[in-house]
Amino acid sequence: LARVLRSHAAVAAAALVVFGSLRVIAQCEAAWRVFPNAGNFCRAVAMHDDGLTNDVYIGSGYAVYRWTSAGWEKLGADFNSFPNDIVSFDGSLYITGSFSEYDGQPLWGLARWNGVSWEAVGGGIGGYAYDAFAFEGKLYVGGGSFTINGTETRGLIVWDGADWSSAGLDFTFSPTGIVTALGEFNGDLVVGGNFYYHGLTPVKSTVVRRNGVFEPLGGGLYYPGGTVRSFATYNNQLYASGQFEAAQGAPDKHIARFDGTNWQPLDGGTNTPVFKILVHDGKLLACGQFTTAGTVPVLGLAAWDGDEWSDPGLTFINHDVQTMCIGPSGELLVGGELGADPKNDGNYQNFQLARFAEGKPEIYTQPNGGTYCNGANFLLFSQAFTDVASGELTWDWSRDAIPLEDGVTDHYSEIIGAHTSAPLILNARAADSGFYQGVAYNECGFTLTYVALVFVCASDVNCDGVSDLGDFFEFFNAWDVSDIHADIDGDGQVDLTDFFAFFNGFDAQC
Ligand SMILES: [Ca+2]
Ligand SMILES: [Ca+2]
Repeated sequence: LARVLRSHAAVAAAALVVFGSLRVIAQCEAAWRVFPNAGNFCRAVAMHDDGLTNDVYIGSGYAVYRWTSAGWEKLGADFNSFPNDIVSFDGSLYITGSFSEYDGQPLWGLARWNGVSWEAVGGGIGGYAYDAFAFEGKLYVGGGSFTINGTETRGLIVWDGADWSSAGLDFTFSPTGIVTALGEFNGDLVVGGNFYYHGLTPVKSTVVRRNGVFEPLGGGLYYPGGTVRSFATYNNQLYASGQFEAAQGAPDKHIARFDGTNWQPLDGGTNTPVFKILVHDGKLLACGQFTTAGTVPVLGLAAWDGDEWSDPGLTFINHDVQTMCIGPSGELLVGGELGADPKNDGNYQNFQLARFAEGKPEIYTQPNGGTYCNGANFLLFSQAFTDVASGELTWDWSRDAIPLEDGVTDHYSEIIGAHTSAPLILNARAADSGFYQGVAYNECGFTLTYVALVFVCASDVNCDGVSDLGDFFEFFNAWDVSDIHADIDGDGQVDLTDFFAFFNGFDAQC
């Protein structure tokens, strides 16, 4: 730990020296910052960690895109309609949508990214899907009519990683019922949409599943043609949003709070539907196309603190905020058809996704450490966000607080890309072990990456992950003929000191 802290302090101190000499003309204070060229009409945004990087994904137009250091990367081809929701489940990326084709081939409602293309899940679901929600190790998918395993089922289906099954909603008397919102409250699954009855019980579009049984939630949230769109838990209470009126007959619109018995209004609600709600920075945020929340004028985004509404200061003139998520650094991302921001003097078509943040770089992919064998190559892959208002990114890296530079090291490994987001170390030796850390700069400041611990095991000569007799033979045979692979200490020569370096590692069983 002491080494980590020393490393932090040294890099930070070096960064301050460099930064202090810059003339700061960039816009660096916290503000809405736009992702460039985010296609048209962003309806879904989510974070997903594919095991290598943790990235922002959007559904824009009829396709899905991933944000990278080089801009937006399209995942595969187009669907024949919009993605509705993006969900990370069990290490894979899933999307729902009102689509029936992908790249000209039949694919209904739900698709999983396999790294190359989008594919149907478990033989497909045979219908449109709206919300998808990972709960208790399973993926719940809400929609209207599904066909799974050759059988039609309505409303809500479950993927357990191997098979589809019905979640057991009874829409016998809601034959056109749909599920458009899923969530969790007090450990129970909550389900919303547009369905008047569950079985013979008038539930008015909201149910909770307790002990395996779906029950009404208070008096429900119903409006003919409307639907419940989103759930969130705030101050230990369940909130719901969508298009509805009359929570318990109160003149309240589009957002409500469940007090444990009944739905309660939020100071009159909003003047048009609320597409999504989530908790951020101690407040409940609601997005949509509305221009008032309670009596407060807003532009598509409003904040509720438990007592009253306030304006979070979104200034995009279209005020069409379709979706939100929490970004890689805990910041808020908003997507939609936002339109130009008069404060930002920007152009209309670029503004589909924005984040609220300071101007300094935000690191959204952290470098991974690891254990490597003698002679291995490793990459310290990372990514950061900057925007045009805060200047271009530059990078420095250090190992044990010593700056990395490109070229062959004094122990015969080689460093490539020491001033990029992803330095590559070739032909690693034991001396390349240590605490690595990057620092990303722009004109507003710098941000440190996490520290990545790298250990190069000198005695794993045959690179099978363990030090054992196989390494002994491999090393001795190479040493005997002065093969450079036996240069364990990396001094460029195969001699007696390599014997000691090999056996030191061998004894430590690295
Ligand atoms: Ca080995
Ligand atoms: Ca040597």
